[in-house]
Amino acid sequence: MKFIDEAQIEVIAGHGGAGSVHFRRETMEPWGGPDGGDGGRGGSVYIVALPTLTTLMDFRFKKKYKAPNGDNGSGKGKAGRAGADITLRLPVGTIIRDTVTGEVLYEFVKPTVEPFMLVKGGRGGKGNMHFATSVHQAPKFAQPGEEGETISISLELKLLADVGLVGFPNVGKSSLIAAVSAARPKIADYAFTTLQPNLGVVRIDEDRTFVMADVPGLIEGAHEGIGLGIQFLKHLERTRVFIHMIDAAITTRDPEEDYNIVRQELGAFNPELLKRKEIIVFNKIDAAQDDTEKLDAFCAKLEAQGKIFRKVSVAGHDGIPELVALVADVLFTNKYDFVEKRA
Ligand SMILES: Nc1nc2c(ncn2[C@@H]2O[C@H](COP(=O)(O)OP(=O)(O)OP(=O)(O)O)[C@@H](O)[C@H]2O)c(=O)[nH]1
Ligand SMILES: [Mg+2]
Repeated sequence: MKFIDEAQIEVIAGHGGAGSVHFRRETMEPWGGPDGGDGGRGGSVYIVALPTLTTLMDFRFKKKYKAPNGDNGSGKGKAGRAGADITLRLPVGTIIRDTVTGEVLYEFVKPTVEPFMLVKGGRGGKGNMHFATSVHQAPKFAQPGEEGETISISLELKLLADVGLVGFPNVGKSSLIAAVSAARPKIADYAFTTLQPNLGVVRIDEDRTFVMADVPGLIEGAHEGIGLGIQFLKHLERTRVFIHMIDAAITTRDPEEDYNIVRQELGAFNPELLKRKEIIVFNKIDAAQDDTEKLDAFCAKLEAQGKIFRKVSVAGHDGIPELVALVADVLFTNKYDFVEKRA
């Protein structure tokens, strides 16, 4: 799914503090020499590109990034404090353009090894203590601080879904994306509520987000055009993980059969999709039938195959934070790499 994420921001480095004009004043020395200290340098703005961020969403809320100014110098030769540097965290893949010229300044194709400077803070001004000469012993001037650099940049990132939600219609796929992201897809108690893929950004913590794609439901024969077909599966080709959702409450179908049918349809579209890591999620556990024999038998099979599965209730908010943490582990750690090797 190719969505472009864009943001425009102003980045302003801190102004350098002014040098101080000051003279020594002591009881024994009422007309002492100049002792105005230097101003501190302004804070600079650095950039890092992180592999664990996947969107520019933070930059759409906050548009101005300013590093603090340096403090002014003061008497007794005291230097002003430097303004602290700030660091902007961008996802790998971000392209930075100069908003004014449109010129590409940077493209982060891989994570940055160390932060690099985007705009530099202004130098602090020198205090008057530096300007005394034999002929000019009481300079009444000091250097002002320099301005910090400023730039207006456009950020651009191709959004790719990391996680694809697949399953029969009406199992609760859209309900899940709505529960864990800001996406607000249509949710209703009938098949094929979702007609178009939806993207949602799921935030785990400050440094980690992932993009989830909710697509229309699959049914038997989808590869022959039944239901909404399978063309929308092209949006899932670049995902790294599938959440395969199964309705644990339905009485007219069998969970294992549902699972196999959806797998067949995925394979008919592209056999590569079957190699994707998958998390099997049994939803609507709040409304599950009393007779859980079939479900239990299927779970035992999955367990024996070393597959990852969870039972949740999206509507009842049961097991959802745990599911998000599991997805994060599958995406960002190698804890679950064995799953891929077995496939
Ligand atoms: N009892 C129960 N109902 C749920 C749960 N999660 C979702 N539902 C309901 O199941 C119905 C279908 O939910 P959707 O999220 O639209 O399902 P979907 O898989 O996106 O369906 P399609 O878009 O048609 O493929 C809605 O009426 C939801 O309110 C749950 O945990 N328990
Ligand atoms: Mg839906």
